[in-house]
Amino acid sequence: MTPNLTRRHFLGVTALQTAAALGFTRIGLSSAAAAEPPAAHYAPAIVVGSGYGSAVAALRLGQAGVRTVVLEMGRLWDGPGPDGKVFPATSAPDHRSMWFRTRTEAPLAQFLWLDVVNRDISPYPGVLDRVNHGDMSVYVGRGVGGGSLVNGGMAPTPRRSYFSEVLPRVDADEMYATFFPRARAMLGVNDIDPAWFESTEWYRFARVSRKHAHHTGLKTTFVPNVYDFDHMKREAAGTATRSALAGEVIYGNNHGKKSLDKTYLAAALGTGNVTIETMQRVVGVRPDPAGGYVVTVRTSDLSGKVTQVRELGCRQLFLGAGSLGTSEILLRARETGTLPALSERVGLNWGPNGNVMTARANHLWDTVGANQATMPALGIDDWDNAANPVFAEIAPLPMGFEHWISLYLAITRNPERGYFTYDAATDSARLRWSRSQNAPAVQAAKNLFDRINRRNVTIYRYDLFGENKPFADNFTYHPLGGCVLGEATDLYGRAKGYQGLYVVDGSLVPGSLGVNPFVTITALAERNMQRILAEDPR
Ligand code: FAE
Repeated sequence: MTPNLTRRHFLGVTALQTAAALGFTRIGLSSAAAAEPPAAHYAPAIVVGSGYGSAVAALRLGQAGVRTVVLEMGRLWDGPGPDGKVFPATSAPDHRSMWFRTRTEAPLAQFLWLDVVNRDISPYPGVLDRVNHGDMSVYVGRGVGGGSLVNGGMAPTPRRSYFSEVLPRVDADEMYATFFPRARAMLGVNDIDPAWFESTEWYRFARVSRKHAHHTGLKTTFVPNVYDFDHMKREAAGTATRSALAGEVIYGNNHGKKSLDKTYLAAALGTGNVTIETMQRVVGVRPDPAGGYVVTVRTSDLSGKVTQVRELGCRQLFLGAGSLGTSEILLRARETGTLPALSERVGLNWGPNGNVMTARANHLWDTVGANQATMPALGIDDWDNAANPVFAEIAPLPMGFEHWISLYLAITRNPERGYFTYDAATDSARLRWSRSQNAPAVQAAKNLFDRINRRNVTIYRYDLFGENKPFADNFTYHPLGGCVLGEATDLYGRAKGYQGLYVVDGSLVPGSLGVNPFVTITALAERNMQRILAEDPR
């Protein structure tokens, strides 16, 4: 990072803090000094959403001198709540935990078949959303930073051979030499100290799973993360406030995690050309007869009441609302006729990255520890097994007491794909995905964990996922696709049929990556933005 960017980055961080302290919904360098005037009607570039793809777009546009407005439907997570913390503890969820719910909907909802995990809460623009589409529910982050606010921070780079299989027309040489390293550096990816990993009580759960995997003849691998492992070490030593070691993750981390508001978005604001507006939901897009686009934006207050509906014009429009959000915006625009020339491929080729969760019960002597770090650091890597490729993240289950459970999020190579349709009655996109489509993923996870159970004489847990199921096959953390690169867009994310309209997020990836996706989404956005800024008229 250049010294200049560091100073600018610092200015961006200050702007975010000031906006949070003063409760602004517009965040820019000038908002660090005073409330900004009401939103203008035009910006040269608009970026929708503030997750990975959007954050890259905002930074690179800002650096290129393009005045850019980022519109995010969630709030800024930077000011303390009633308990003095920004985010609530996972064990004590409150209104901040979930997006307009009366009860939390945690992925792991039961223990010993009892609904002891979820809590009644009051509706609020909380940080985690579970978007329910029948047989498939999709977890997403809401707020400035998108998924980076709630995710496990795991930052693997996909296997090159599989990346090339998934996106054969993307130059892998360039990705692996330039854009993956660039993304990792900007995101603050770091590795756990192996010596500390071996000795700390906080990763005992992972070492136990590793022992069982190795005993079965399987490989394990360390997985890099954007959680600052030095901070975590200090948490363990009692010299830093605990976050990953205090059970914080899916409802936000108060310390240690380099979420996008600390990295790309702070740097973007630091350019002085980028403004982020919160509680702004983009619902419509139409071409401006004078050139560019007009977006329809709904502003809400913290009770969810729509306080304003306005139109905002731009020359270039970058959609980074995530796989669900971007697919919905474009599908609605095509189906309602505001952007009729969009590709027929919009809404297609969606997948849950083969996600399946499962859990095993260990022997009494294999204690996993009451103390567990929330950031996964190890995975079982059986992706090279052509007959049954699986990459299984060894997931923590920090309940504060010994439970002898080994938990996993398996990423499988499920070839099934879903698609979105536009439902005029609700004016929303519906995901078409049936439970049977997850059968290949469940089978692949079962093949792997049956082997581990057989070899270690252990069994599955049936009490955690509802319906006595040992496999959770009805949700994903990794929605991918819907506006796939080279199908709904050209090879750089330019929407087919229109100029100056771009897709920058996880909807570009056709349903599967073989590893956790945010590094790839970031690197692809870096690649695409470099090309767009070099070639396209502004
Ligand atoms: P995303 O980060 O979802 O950002 C989209 C943003 O757009 C959000 O802030 C939305 O609120 C906003 N938005 C949506 N619709 C609109 C609209 N109409 N108007 C305005 N704003 C809108 O998109 N991935 C990993 O690589 N490693 C992990 O360890 C990991 N763990 C995860 C754990 C959990 C609990 C979850 C939910 C996800 C996890 N993921 C993980 C997935 C990762 O966070 C996800 O792939 C990325 O966040 C997707 O990035 P996008 O840029 O596509």
